[in-house]
Parts: sequence; structure tokens; C-alpha cells
Amino acid sequence: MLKAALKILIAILIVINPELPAMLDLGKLPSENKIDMSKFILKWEDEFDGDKLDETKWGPSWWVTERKGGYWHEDMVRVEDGNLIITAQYLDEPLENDYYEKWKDEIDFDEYKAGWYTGEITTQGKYEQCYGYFEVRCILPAATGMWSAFWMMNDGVTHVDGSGRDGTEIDVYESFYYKDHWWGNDCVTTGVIYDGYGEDIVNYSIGKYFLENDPYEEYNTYGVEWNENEYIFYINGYETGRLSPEGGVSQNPEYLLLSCEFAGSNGIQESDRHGTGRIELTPGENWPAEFKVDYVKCYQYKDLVK
Ligand SMILES: [Ca+2]
Ligand SMILES: [Ca+2]
Repeated sequence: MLKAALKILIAILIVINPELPAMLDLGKLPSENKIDMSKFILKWEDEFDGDKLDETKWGPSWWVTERKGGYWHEDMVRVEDGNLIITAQYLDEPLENDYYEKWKDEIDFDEYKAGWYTGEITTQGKYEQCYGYFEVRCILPAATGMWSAFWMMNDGVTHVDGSGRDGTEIDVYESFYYKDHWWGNDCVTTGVIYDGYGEDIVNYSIGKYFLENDPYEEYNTYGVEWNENEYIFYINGYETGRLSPEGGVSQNPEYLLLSCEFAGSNGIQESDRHGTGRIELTPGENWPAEFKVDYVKCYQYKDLVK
């Protein structure tokens, strides 16, 4: 009911001024443009069947321990009932890590401590693709102070040259907005980043989009179509926004990442980083939070498949 009223309000505001919903931070609705899947063929997928992560497809970024306001640890990742599940919760006892013990004298690891633990998986070194359509079907973790994401990267992302062609972080979706507004918890955002993460960083965003259902209870798909000219983003196959960055579109293969992250830095949770709000440090109804992924699929344009 509230969503129906919100849709009508947004439709009225758009007639007055197309920018008004974004200016009022209401979030926008996906368009009615449906993706034409007939131009693609499936190249790679994981349905997360079985009872463990398929290590031919995914691995953790095992050299990463501290991650923003928390820790990434492989024990927070599991496969169950056809889903990948990344858990997020506070742990009084630090988890142990085989890699840490094995490599701590050679690699500059941050030590695991009591704190907020969650996880990440990546296809880095196992699968990369340039151009096509990339889609995840998932249920978002219902908690403040953290977010989930489906994103893509390559080594060129940090190369500062005024161009995004060497590599661009493609955030297919990010869920920053749980309990962000009284009218709902249902917005996601997306964007791209290139030329590193320092003073030269270039950032583009399509803004916030809201979903018809409750994305913390129900599955939705989030996708990006990537060609040599632009990135086109989709929710449930309906176009949300397009980006054609001034520095161009990535022209190199990129790997996939699925992750949860806590707001903050140096393993310390801090308030209101990335708009996620402050974590309530007492165990509450939302902990542990779970990011549940039904599948990831990568398609390629038929024209580009030899
Ligand atoms: Ca660059
Ligand atoms: Ca599945």
C-alpha cells in the first residue's frame, strides 16, 4: 500500500521535474525497458548447488583480513540449499585462519581480533570476462551498518591515467539503505569507479532505485549490461540507469565479487560511513545478518562469441 502510494507520488513528481525524486532522496523506479536476452548466450554460471563452494569457480581474497569496519573470513561463507550464504555478525572470539598462520611472516596481514565478521568471494584468477550481461539473484542482508554487493574489478582499476578503459570497478548493485527511510528499506544503488581510490578517483552513480517487493525477504535480480560504449543497469530485467563515463568504458576482462562489508575503517565500525548508519553493538533481531545468493550468471553478446 505504502509502495503503491510512493509510486504514484514519484510519477507525479517526475511530471513536475524529472530530477525531483532524486533531489528528495526518494529513489527512482526502474523503467519499463526490458532487457532483450536473445542477443546473449550464457558463458558461465554458478547456481550454488551442492554443500560447499565450488573452488574451481570462486575463492576468498585470502590475503585480506581487515576489511573496512570489520573482518573478512572464509568461515563466514557457506553453500546451503542451493544458495551461497555470507553471514555477518559480531564475534567476541577472533576466528582462526590457516592462511594467516602460514603466511603472517611474509605478508603484512592485519591480525584478527574481536569484531564484526563477514565474508567475500571472488572469481579472481579463475574467471574473467569482458563485455556481456552479468546478473545475480539474491536476498539482501537486513542490517544497518553494513551492505552487500555484486561487483567487478581488474588490476587496471587502480591505474591513474584519466581513463576507465584500462579497468573500472563496476558495482552492479550495493545495498546501503536498510532502514534508511520511514517509507521503506528497499533502495539499492549502483555506479562505477576508475583511476584508483586516491585523489584522482572518478566516480559515477545512477542514484538510488527502489524495489517493488521487500528485497530483504524476497529474491530479486540485479544486472549490468556492459559493452564498449556504456554500462546499462537492470533490476529484475528492467533498465534502471545507464553510464557512459568521460574516461570511457572498461575494455579489459574483469573478475566477479560477492561481498558484505561493514562501515568503518581499520577493523573498527564507525557510524554513518557510506550512509549505512551506526551498528547497534548489542545482539539484536537482525544478527546474524545473511546475504543469500541463488545464482550468478554471465552472458556474452552472441556477436562477440567466435
Ligand atoms: Ca585508469
Ligand atoms: Ca541456486
